[in-house]
Amino acid sequence: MNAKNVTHCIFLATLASMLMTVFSLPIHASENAEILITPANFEGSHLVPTSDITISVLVANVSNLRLVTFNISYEPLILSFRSHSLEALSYGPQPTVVTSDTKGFFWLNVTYHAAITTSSPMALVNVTFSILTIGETALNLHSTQLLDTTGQPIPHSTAGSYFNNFSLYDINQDGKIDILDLGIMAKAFGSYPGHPRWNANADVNNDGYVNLTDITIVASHFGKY
Ligand SMILES: [Ca+2]
Ligand SMILES: [Ca+2]
Repeated sequence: MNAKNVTHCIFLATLASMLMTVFSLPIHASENAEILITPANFEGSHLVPTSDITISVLVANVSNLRLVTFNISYEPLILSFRSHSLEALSYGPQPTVVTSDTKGFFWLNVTYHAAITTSSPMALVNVTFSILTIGETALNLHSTQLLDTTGQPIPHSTAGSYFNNFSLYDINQDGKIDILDLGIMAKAFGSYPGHPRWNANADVNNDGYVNLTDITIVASHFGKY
């Protein structure tokens, strides 16, 4: 085999490898079953206590999905379960829901009369919580089970959500704006990105410097939550 033929062979092998990669992508995508919560996070002081948040639990990239079980756990000092609504799908037996607002979980077991096949995310249930106070909690999605029409488990990934309604001015995120926050800002005073004392949380107006402007803003919220 001369040098020209070797180059030709390498070219063909590379081309074949590229084509295999391209054509195998959709197969991998369809195997990528997932159960997830949206939105992926709730953040900001606009999430005031006594208001509500609603999450949706969705499945994606599933074929012949018959049964779904999952548990969502949360910190019951921060959120309180209010209600849930199942999407208008056809059920086998009546879905089972167990909630505990003292332990902080929402558990659902549902069998679908008509099996679900979907590549794009499809909502199964919406769950509403009341915000009790200022703080943070994960909304963990765990103990999940997806079974197909033959009773076989569908391998899948999970993605939960996260809630945080601390004020932007609560630098250390302890639920109040006080002298501790100003102390942290003082340590970062005069800093900028790359500076050894830089603290991005202290740059509350997000202009790349921690200076008197930031201190003044936080001081104007002193004593608040
Ligand atoms: Ca604080
Ligand atoms: Ca600043």
